[in-house]
Amino acid sequence: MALTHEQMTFPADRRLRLWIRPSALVVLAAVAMAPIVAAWVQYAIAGLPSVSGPRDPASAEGPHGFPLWLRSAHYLNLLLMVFMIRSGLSILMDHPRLYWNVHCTPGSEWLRVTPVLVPTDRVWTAKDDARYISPWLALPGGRHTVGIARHWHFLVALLWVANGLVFVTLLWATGQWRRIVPHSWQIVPEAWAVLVHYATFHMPPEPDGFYQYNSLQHLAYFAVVFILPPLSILTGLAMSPAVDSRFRWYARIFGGRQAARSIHFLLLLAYLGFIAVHVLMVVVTGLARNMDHIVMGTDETGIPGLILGGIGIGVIILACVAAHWVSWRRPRALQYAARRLVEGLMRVGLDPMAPRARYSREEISPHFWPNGKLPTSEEWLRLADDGFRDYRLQVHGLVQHPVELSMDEIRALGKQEQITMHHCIQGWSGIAQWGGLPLARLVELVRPAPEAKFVVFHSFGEGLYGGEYYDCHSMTNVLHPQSLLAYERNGAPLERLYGAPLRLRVENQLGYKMVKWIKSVEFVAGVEQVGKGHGGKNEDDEYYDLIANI
Ligand SMILES: Nc1nc2c(c(=O)[nH]1)N[C@H]1C(S)=C(S)[C@@H](COP(=O)(O)O)O[C@H]1N2
Ligand SMILES: [Mo]
Repeated sequence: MALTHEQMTFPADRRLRLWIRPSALVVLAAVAMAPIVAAWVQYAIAGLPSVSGPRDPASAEGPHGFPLWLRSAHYLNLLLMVFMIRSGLSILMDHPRLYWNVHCTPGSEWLRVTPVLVPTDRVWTAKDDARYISPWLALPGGRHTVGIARHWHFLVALLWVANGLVFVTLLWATGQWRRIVPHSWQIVPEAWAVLVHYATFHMPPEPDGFYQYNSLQHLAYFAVVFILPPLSILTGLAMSPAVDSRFRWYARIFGGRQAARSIHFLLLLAYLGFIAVHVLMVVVTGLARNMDHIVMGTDETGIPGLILGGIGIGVIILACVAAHWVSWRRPRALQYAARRLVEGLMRVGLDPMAPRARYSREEISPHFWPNGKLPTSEEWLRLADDGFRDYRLQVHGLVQHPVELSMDEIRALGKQEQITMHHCIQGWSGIAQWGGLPLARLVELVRPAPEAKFVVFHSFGEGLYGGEYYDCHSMTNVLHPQSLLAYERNGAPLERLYGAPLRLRVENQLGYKMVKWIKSVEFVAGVEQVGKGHGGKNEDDEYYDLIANI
């Protein structure tokens, strides 16, 4: 029985469990503790190092203070980061495991946010593995909300990058960069001396932040503006099927797609760590004065900065409530906003790149996460029991030469083999060898009419919420040399679980576009007439993107 959205989104089992591999925990703890231990050792042996005291504000190098553009960008950044972090958590929960290897073999993860150990005595799909997260923590939260979460993540990412570019440009244009970009290596020992103070619970002499930062603060701000965000963007892109299938070297810079995903998550921890310490320091080094600096742009200790700052935080909370409402009540509008902006960019930037990455036999994944529901229809079961002898692939629609092809006829049309990496929207990946008919051959055979713009692949299987699984691909993507109707996996006939008798490979797209258990292929002018009209079963029911390059 198909479950309702309500039952899927708010399952009975909502346990939240975090597990970290002990060795990973040791490494993380060592990295976090090493400087603190070193600081204590130095303090015990040599006492507190000296920190050059606050200089006379007037003599501190300029520029001083915080102009309006800087205060606005700082505030906007906070708002956008809240959205990025909350939507990122929803995305993580759709495959709540992090790995350093590309295969995602269950049990090889270094971190999991699920109490479930993958059962080995029955089929356990990636969809089964997705977890619930509270909407109080994540945007939108619930379970199986990766489609909506991604819309927030990418739409906001565009604004976040734009805000960051404006910020950095103005830093340069106004000389404000000198406050956070180190200009001498001398800053490193000075920052260390400040750290020894904090780590041993001493306050170093604080310069007034309006005029100057202490050296550790200077370095921390530099890192959070110039190091972490570029790394987040670059590791984010390394998860893109379009980028990975075009430039194999790119994800390797980070140690592969899953290592990039793990680093993307570690960067989240770095932001959270920064925010925690930053807020703590704002509070302990003079809350009213600091708030006045960053809210009002003056060097006073009055309450307007506190009040206006509090209102600003209230506005962020209201924005979260509004985003929650949009996610649950107007998801289609959000999907269409993303379609215009994010997909618009993909259409020109990523989608036209023809995939060409290939892997070696040794790189084939030992475990390949299955996804989707095996068809249960009489028709498919009968065909499968008989080795698909009576199967006929129906190719129809806007074509000059509609055909019905048996498996033997399909095999006779020409076979291509490729070893490629699969990218699931949920976050996992896997490498497999696929053998099948290049879709370009099929197109050549049926001769689409000029008005045919999309190709619909209909499945024998059902979607998560029942109803036929299908998906639409643009003609360009169908014609890429690596686009296949696969009937073999790892050199053997395609197993039932993996899509027998035929499944798609369109390597520059995410996994959900690769329909399994294909029943028929239809050429259409637009996606509006098919299903609910949004381009596929997941596009209809889960608000996924029509173009899935990231
Ligand atoms: N018919 C059908 N095809 C489907 C799905 C499905 O649910 N039904 N799931 C998709 C998703 S989300 C993924 S990631 C891949 C998984 O392919 P695999 O089982 O070979 O890993 O199949 C895709 N094709
Ligand atoms: Mo997927």
